[in-house]
Amino acid sequence: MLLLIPLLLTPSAIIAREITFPPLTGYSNLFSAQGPLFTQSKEEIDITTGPKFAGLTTFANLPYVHCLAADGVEVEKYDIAILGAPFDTGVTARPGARFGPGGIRQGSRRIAPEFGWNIHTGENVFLDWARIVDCGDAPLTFLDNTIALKQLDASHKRTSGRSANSSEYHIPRIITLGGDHTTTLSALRSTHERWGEVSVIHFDSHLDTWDPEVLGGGISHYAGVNHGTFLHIAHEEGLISNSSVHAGIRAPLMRPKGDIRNDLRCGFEIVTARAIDRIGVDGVIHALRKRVAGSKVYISVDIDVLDPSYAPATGTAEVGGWTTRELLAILDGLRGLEVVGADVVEVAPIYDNPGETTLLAAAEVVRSLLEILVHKPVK
Ligand SMILES: *[C@@H]1O[C@H](CO)[C@@H](O)[C@H](O)[C@H]1NC(C)=O
Ligand SMILES: *[C@@H]1O[C@H](CO)[C@@H](O)[C@H](O)[C@H]1NC(C)=O
Ligand SMILES: [Mn+2]
Repeated sequence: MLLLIPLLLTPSAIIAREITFPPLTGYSNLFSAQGPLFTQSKEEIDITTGPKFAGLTTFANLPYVHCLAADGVEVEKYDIAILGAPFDTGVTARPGARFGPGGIRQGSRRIAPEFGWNIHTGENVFLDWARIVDCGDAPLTFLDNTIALKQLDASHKRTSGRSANSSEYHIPRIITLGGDHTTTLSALRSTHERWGEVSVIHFDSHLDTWDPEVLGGGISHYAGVNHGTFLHIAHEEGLISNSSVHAGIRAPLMRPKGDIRNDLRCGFEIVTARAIDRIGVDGVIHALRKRVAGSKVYISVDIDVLDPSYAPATGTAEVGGWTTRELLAILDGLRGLEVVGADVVEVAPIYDNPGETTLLAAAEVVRSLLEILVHKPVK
């Protein structure tokens, strides 16, 4: 009974229902920027076009290409490939990054090529020279890390081994969606095969050069291959040059001096998270560019470089990190470098909030990386 009273007292609610829809031509104009909602006849609804929230969820509504099809099987050509690496059995804290690739795509749903103009740079990376596609995820076993990494090595090799769409720049470049940070090892192996040694710009709160004997606990060789040792292993394998650099470091060390000595040996310099308070965004950009000057570069972004208030959905969160705005500005400042590969890793969607804070940030970081790759093609 009580529920009926407001209805009786507010006749305007009933009148409001009589609002008529605008004429069809109004809709047609409204949606014309997205491709016509209507085809020739105003009565005939077009469901063949119209971006966002339709079809299957690829990164930024990009076309899906089966890049991992068997060698010799012809697929659509591409210049830049998004490749998911759903692997999280190399973590030392909270698991969940195996769902990172899907999460980052989810966070990217509002990005669409037709609306891709960046207000800060004036460019639309999606309507430029490069054909950018989403290759889906590599099939990785969660039961054996050794096998999973071999599967990822092979996936990278096949994806970067196809001939590019461009007739001028022949090797497709890959942006990997992690996955825990161990997955970067496969990416570095494939960039080394195609491009030789690279300098790594490593955004992270952790060093990730830990000696496998230290972080692996000396239990077994198998235990030593994990998301905190992969840069040490990449150095041992001769994949990375000694002009690499970390950015955003703040996590505690395991040994008072040994970790830093080992880090230097692996070829790294450190820009700490707090450096930004002294030297600012421009100072950080300058330090990173100076360190890698003259070399081919791989950019790896562990989402835990951000403060947990900006990226709670990660396995090994460390407080006192950078803001999303700072990170995006720093990434824009790296345009012009010869970047041959990149990744965003350690996104574990289960720890995100309903506002998808981390997923939105990760998707935007991927977009910034795409801009760097498109801005500077590499031969
Ligand atoms: C891909 O290559 C074709 C043929 O060379 C070219 O016409 C087209 O513009 C390229 N696509 C992109 C997105 O650059
Ligand atoms: C890096 O290695 C090269 C050659 O191996 C050497 O000449 C150079 O001094 C090293 N640079 C640093 C910063 O260690
Ligand atoms: Mn990391």
